[in-house]
Amino acid sequence: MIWDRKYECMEREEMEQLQLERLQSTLNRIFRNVSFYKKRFDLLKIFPEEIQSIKDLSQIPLTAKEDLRQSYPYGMFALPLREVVRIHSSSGVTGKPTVTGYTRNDLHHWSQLTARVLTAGGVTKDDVVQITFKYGLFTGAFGLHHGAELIGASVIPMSTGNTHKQVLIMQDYKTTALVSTPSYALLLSRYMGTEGIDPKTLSLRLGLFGGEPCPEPMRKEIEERLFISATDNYGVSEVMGPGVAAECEAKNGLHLYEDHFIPEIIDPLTLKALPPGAEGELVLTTLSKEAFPLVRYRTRDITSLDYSPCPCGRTLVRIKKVLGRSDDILIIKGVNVFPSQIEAILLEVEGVEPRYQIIADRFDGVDILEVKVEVNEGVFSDEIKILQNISAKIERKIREIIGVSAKVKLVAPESLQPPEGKAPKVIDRRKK
Ligand code: DLL
Repeated sequence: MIWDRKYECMEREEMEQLQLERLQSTLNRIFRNVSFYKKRFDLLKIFPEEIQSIKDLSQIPLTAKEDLRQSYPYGMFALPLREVVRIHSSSGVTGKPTVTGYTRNDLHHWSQLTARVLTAGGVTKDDVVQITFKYGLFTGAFGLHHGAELIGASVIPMSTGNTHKQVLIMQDYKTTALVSTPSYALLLSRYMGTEGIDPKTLSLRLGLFGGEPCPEPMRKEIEERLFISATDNYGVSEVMGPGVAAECEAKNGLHLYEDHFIPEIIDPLTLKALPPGAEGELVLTTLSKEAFPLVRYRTRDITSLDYSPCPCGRTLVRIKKVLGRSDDILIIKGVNVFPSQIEAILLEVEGVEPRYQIIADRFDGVDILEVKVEVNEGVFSDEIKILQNISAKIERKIREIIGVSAKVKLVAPESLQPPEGKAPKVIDRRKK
């Protein structure tokens, strides 16, 4: 099903015209109201009225997370606070948080966009939607909550944690759609396994996963364990939150909502634009946001654009599943280490969850790699010897497959999720 046929199935030419109009109005607004952009445009002699096509966008410099941090908290807002009705922010675990604001119109668009995400994933007004993202400054819960209400579904705002209660509510309230990170869905499914709860006795039929990568093997395992159909959805807090792109029933890439965002792919090293199909870093420009517009924002996420037709009927471009970030690549003693490699290893080891944190440090000039990994409920209370065997197994696999030595530290279930929302997957202390 399609929530908004007019925009999700628009002819390309018409879409590009709409994008250009919205882009010009966004550029005018930031030129007038955001000193960060005004200074940049003045310096480079860029005049918003000279941007006459989407292609001209490449003349405008990129915006990085660091720019937002330097404008902390409200420096990048394009409207006075009196027009802002909601504030969210990133957790700030890796530095100063970035703060985003929404006007009433922004919130209206946001709900529309997450309603598209949920509808694409199969949610209707007959569903009971359990949201297990943290309600708070993190955009995940509130974003999808309002979209689900707009559709008319019955929303259970569970928030994070307390797996036992999550399952209990799922059973008693007859939850049909689970909104979570894929790793939490996996944890839930494995918990049911150890507690002897048969997922077939639940009413669950859909999983809507986002906030972190969901590699195919992970999706497959969750679908098989929980007897559900799972779709992936993508978003970035600074850009909006959830509601930027989502899979449809074809599950072959995520449709990006081009009437609200212009995507570009750049080479993360040369910063040059790359053609459709080429893999590189996703850069997003917002087209409708009033309080916190962003132009050419570097997401750091690695993906590619696919303009080929989709059987679902949407004409929106698709981004390939995001499996990594350009800033997550760690070079340990000269070896490139990708978090997705560690994740693939963890998916194959019994007793642990693919919930982890990679910490790089340097002592006496030597790189040290530590990987914290959550064990699942089933083995948490097991003997030390069993836990030691598990960590030794992971260490061996990391050595054999990636070619670096790492110290693996097993931690309690659900302990890597900070109260604010998501934990960073990579912490590089060598940068300090
Ligand atoms: O994670 C917003 C969100 C919440 C999206 C809930 C979907 C569902 P941030 O905390 O700012 O915002 O994190 C954004 O998370 O740049 C990606 O690296 C990663 N990410 C988000 N969704 C996906 C996904 C929210 N579906 C960062 N696949 C992004 C892969 C994802 N990575």
